[in-house]
Amino acid sequence: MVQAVQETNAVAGSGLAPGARKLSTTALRARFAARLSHLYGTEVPAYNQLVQTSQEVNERVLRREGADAERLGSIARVTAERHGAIRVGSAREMRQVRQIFAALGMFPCGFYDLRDAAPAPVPVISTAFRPLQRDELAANPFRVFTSMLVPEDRRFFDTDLERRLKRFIDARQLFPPELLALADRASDHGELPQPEADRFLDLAVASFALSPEPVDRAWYDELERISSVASDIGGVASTHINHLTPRVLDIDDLYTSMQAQGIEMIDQIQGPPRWSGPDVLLRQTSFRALAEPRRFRDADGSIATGDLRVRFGEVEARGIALTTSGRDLYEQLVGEVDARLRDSTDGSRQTVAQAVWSERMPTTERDLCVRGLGFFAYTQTTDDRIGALTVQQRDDARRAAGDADAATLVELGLLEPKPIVYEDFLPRSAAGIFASNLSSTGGRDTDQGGDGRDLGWMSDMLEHEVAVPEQVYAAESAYSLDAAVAALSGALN
Ligand code: OOG
Ligand code: NI
Repeated sequence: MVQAVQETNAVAGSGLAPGARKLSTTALRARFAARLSHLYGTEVPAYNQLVQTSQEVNERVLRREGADAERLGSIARVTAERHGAIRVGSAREMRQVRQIFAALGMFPCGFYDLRDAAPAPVPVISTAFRPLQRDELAANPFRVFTSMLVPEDRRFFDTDLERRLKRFIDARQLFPPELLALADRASDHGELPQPEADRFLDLAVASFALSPEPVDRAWYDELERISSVASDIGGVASTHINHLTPRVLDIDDLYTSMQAQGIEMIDQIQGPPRWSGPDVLLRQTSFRALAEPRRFRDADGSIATGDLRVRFGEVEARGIALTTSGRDLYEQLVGEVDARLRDSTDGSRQTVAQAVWSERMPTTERDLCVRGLGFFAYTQTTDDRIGALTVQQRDDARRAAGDADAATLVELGLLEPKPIVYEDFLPRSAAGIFASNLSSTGGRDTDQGGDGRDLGWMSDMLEHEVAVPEQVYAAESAYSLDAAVAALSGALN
């Protein structure tokens, strides 16, 4: 859903005619997401088919489940919802990406290191740019998984290649200065007037289009022998959107619907299994990268047409955000599934995972909440509930309210927990998504250590704090709990 354009009258001194339109960063984000989606559909037609099928799946779920289908996001939000993935080569480029996304109300959140990832290591570290506030997410949740190459990592690149890669990347310009200046203006003022807003969007969208410039074949091939992510990033003088991912309410239905249309999907859905308990975190799947025609320049200077397979279609279903202990449990279950699959050839990952989850994961949302494993926002239930308490329960309730003890208040029926949806990514799934679409997993010297890169490093490099996902969810939960407890305490006394 494209956010309504904000109409504001010109303030004195803004230089705008009265009634001139301004677009807020929120409106810019919604428009950017819609325009990028349009562009990607013209470049990768299978993407349109995926979006179409996702919408059919969502309509089916809505018919089947009614209002329940919207528990984790309104149908308007889910229909517009996309995440993108981009890949850049250096700190300078990463900071420019930050400038552009700040103009869209998107900020870095989470740190992902894929250099050690199974099933295939990838020479990048990543963060996601996304809106952080609930109302901004509700208006348009567009997010972009953004990876940067680590040319210094000796496990992938020797010193000579590092030097040549850096020279190539430092010489290119992914984003024109006019775009960056408009971006700064939008983030400083929280909005852009017309026609600058249109100009900003034109330049921003164009920066992520696939370039028709010929690719230097020898250089590209040299990098591809190390990793096809390295060649995709450092082998060409421009960047492009790697994939755009719609959200579906039933990813198993989507998977079989795409297969029924003859699209070859990767062999599984990444993340939690399908099971009868609450949906948590994130489930993702994709179809194989498609061959796209690209022009190449050969050593003798001649230009030839060939193709490259780097861009693909991905789809995802989102569930409840897990607390740190919920996430620990999740990781334990992943480990348990891996162990059982190693020990026995009985059953697919899906059936083994279903069994493990049924044994160890809470089977209801309420249990997930009461055991402190999932993030929830709280509202007070009706005052009638208080009237129905015994004297003992009322004492317990007062104590629990004093301690902001959400679990006890939920058990007493005084607070209603509403799930907080997971807005981030999963490193293991990200690695799986990268790996399933690599044409070359490349060579890697496992004896050489990579140098220390973490969330703090990323924050320093970006000159902007990278948010910790669990802290963002915890703050939202605590904010709702404080308000609900304040209301409840008044009613209890
Ligand atoms: C990013 C892969 C990760 C996801 O959804 O986990 C990702 C990439 O291929 O650049 O997009
Ligand atoms: Ni993705």
